[in-house]
Amino acid sequence: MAQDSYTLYGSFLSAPTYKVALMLGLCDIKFAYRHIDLAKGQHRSPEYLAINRYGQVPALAHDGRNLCQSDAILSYLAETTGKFGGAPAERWTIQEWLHWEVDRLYPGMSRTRFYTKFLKPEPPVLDTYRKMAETALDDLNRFLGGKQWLVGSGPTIADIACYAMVQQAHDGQLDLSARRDITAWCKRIEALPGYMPWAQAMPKMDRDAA
Ligand SMILES: N[C@@H](CCC(=O)N[C@@H](CS)C(=O)NCC(=O)O)C(=O)O
Repeated sequence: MAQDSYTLYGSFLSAPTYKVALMLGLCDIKFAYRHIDLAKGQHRSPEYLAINRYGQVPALAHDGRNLCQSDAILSYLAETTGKFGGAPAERWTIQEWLHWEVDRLYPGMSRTRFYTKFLKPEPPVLDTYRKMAETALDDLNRFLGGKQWLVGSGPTIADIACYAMVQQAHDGQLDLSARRDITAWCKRIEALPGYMPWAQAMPKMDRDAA
């Protein structure tokens, strides 16, 4: 594989895949795409498990490596491209945000979306995840508190990771309108050069690097 060729393995329904596709777009990196059909169990096939040992999407192949876990992929891209990694003194705070996103934001947002849009579980199940999502969104709004970006004076992978989760709110019928710091922050991210909304960033089928 050529050193600067990138292949993203993912699913167009997956927010963690969008997170990586968004980062690649913002870094102006062209990538080949391989669709992994979760409904058909392709993520558990021996071929795919050789790429992502966790049997999940996304994965990113680059420079002879198969990278997995979306936030680890963002950290790798920030380091190798020199973009969105923040100042050296900010790196640990950025890592805190990535861990918070996986721990607090992702579970509530993704499951509220999944259970609202695709599967209709018993009400207590959906209510539990909805409450988790609402609390995380309130916390994010409070953390932003008039700031432009989550860490420092410019956009970083902390913003990209959290944004990819927050923008599922509509599908989960979660209302952002009263959370003014979040809506203003989303607009700032959407104005960055190379930004692509989910539907545009995520191919529905395999494609080679453009
Ligand atoms: N922590 C992982 C989560 C990835 C994840 O949850 N992927 C889902 C699709 S959105 C998946 O592959 N689900 C199939 C499975 O877990 O069996 C990451 O950030 O990459």
